[in-house]
Amino acid sequence: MKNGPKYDHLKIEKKWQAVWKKQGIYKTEDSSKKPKAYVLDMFPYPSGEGLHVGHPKGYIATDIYSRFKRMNGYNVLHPMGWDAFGLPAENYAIDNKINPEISVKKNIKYFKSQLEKIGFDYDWSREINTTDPGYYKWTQWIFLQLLKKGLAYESWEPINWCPSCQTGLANEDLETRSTSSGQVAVCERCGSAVVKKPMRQWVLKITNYANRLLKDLDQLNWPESIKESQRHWIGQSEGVEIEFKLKAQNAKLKIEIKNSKQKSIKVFTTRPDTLFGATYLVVAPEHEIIQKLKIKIQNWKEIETYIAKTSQRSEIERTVEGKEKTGVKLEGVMAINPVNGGEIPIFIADYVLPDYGTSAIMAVPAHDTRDYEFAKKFKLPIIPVVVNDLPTTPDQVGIAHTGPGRMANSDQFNGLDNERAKIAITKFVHGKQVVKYKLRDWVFSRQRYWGEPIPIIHCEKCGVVPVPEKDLPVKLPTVKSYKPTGTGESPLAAIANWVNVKCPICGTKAKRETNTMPQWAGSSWYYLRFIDPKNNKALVDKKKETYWSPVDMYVGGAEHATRHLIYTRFWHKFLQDIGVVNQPEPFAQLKNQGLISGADGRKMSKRWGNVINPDDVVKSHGADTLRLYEMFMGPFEQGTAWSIDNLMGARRFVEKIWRLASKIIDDKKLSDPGNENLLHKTIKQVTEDINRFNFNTAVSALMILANDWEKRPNLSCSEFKILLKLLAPFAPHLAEELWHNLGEKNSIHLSVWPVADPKKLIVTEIKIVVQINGKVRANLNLSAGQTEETVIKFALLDPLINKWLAGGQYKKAIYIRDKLLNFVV
Ligand code: ANZ
Ligand code: ZN
Repeated sequence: MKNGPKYDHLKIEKKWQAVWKKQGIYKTEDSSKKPKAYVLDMFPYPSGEGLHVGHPKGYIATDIYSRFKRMNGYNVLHPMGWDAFGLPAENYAIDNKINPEISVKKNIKYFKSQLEKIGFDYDWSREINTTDPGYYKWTQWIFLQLLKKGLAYESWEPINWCPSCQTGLANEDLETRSTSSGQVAVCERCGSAVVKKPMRQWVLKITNYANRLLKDLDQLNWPESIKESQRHWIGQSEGVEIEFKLKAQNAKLKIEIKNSKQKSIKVFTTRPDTLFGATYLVVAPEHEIIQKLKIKIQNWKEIETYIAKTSQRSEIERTVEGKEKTGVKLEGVMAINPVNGGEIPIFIADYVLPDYGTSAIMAVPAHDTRDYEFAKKFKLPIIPVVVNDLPTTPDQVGIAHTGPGRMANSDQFNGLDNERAKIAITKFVHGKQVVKYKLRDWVFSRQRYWGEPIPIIHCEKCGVVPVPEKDLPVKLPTVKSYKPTGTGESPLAAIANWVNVKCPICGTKAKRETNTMPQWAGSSWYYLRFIDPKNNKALVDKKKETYWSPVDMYVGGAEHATRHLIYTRFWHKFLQDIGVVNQPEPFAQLKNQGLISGADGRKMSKRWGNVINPDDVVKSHGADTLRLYEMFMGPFEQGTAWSIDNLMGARRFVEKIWRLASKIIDDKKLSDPGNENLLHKTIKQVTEDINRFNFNTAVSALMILANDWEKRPNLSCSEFKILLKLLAPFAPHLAEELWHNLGEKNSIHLSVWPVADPKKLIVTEIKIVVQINGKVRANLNLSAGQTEETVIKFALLDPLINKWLAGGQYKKAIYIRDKLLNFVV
């Protein structure tokens, strides 16, 4: 076989993509005796810009992995779909003045054409789209199940409001930014500072799952960094609740307290050992006790003003370190420290948050930084109760001592190690051991158009009425104006013939819920729908779910650590509880790809003009070159800058393989089995590397083999086919073309992956006697099976031989394989 020097990637890649499509070689079998491998990419939202070369890096990896699994005898599920609801799609539509329904369709078409050009092995018959009513019917169905179990509820608490996107946001949708006026919370989408806005919201009780979400992290084969961010986000804290009795200073308030149920304030602390150092209490301005004691508090005006001011501030602003502390003392009422009966004042201050612990703290300025700053400002006593040999009182060192030590100023507990004192003091004041979480419930409604309608009807008589399941999906109506209204109502509220309905229970006039779901709803369960994408009767068929779950390999960006990956785990656990799925976790193994930045080292973005479109690379260098390059550029999880030189290196490798095929001869004529060792080492390495996602070293092993073979006069056909198989997941078009050129009729992608022969992995050293004119002059230690050429080369390098053959001159060389070499001079 003779290959021309030119490798025509345009022709060859197009040809095979059409053949694969026509033959349906990547179609997944619904059930099979084979073991299964569910390999999944985080599905993209189809933005208007299309893909740049950074996006397919993860897709190339899963493509290689899934092809590898298929060749290893697995029934493979490797699907693709579109996460098309939500702010990005909607903002794009508004900016470009196109209805999102139309722009999303157009964008999907473009995305899909880009992906198809790279030659991925997706089973497109399973394509899903979260904005398809047949899909979001089930997103709405899950919401109704959550409601049924009391895990979806309406809340009137102030929420984060983005004034620019004009919608409420979950805590997970915020980022912190430093400004001249300190740290502020901004909208993750548009960067505007968020404000607090009291508003009716639908909220999901993810906090009920906090403990399971935390505990089950241990069983996951995920990057440790992602697991750590989830642990941090869930924020488990073990502490103690302690009651402080209230004491009124005037007679009227005394009666008030006596008659009220609120005779004490409960605090949450992780440092019960410091109780003797508690010199005041702080309650959150939102704490219900403030309203209860209202009439008798002497400085109510001042308190009221402070509460109003607090309501404007985000959690991040309130809790940021080093911020000047503010607060107001409650005049007229004191608290009693249960450990020694001391009377201490009560403050409201915004650094105590309403939705953590008990919304009230005991302040220990000697040992807590925030309390110390507050006490300094308000001239409150600072009593050190945990000391060590170093100067540790705040007034000696100017900061609170937050570390361990021995007890002091603590009566009978003095001298005790503070860890022991925690237990002893808790017992002494009858404190209650509790576990708290930082995780907040998930604010689940958005006042926007482009999302799944929340399937609820509001009836004046019956209240909140779920849409009956038989009436799902509640379809999103087509509207003329889909811009946010800014009033806190979604644009859906203006569509009279959609909003006004009859109550499903009593039949009287009622209104639809006009809030929509956040963009994370559809992506919280999509991996289940790929298993059974067309099922009308159920979200997923039980048998199929049992076969395919969990996802074996999930690949995507690390930025989803605390949103998508927490929401999904929550919904999955809920679906397990109601019997829809069998496993506790959706994704057994997770890998994050590193980002590809522009050639200038900056993030690829229109703004910097450094975006590279994969379509252009596929056209100029070929899909296989793009694939090999992106896998060879560095460790998969590491970020790398785009380099045209290195892209050329990958192209040269493709051409080298192409040229090597010209050296293939019939196996029987082959005189040189010397390369078996390297070949089998390569099989072993590439196999292990793909399993571990070490794609760069796998490509490098293939390059080493190709370089070695380039020096050989001819190549064995059967060995070359092994190389093609190893190459097939990386460069599927090139491998398929050469495979068929060697007379194969079936696709290489359905062939069986080679196995390294352990015997051929061992290199046997042998001794070759070197003679000159029949006289022994030297011995060579070499691995068995070398070519004559190689043995002569090594012999001439040997100084003992070199002495006799000045300049390497000889008449003739006689070689007896693996035994003897005789130079005739
Ligand atoms: C007394 C104390 C003394 C505290 C000391 C700390 C150090 P984590 O680990 O984050 O759970 N706290 C409790 N509820 C709060 C709220 N709603 N807003 C703001 N702060 C709150 O921290 C628990 C500690 O944070 C608690 O322990 C409490 O202060 C404070 F030397 O109590 B500590
Ligand atoms: Zn009704």
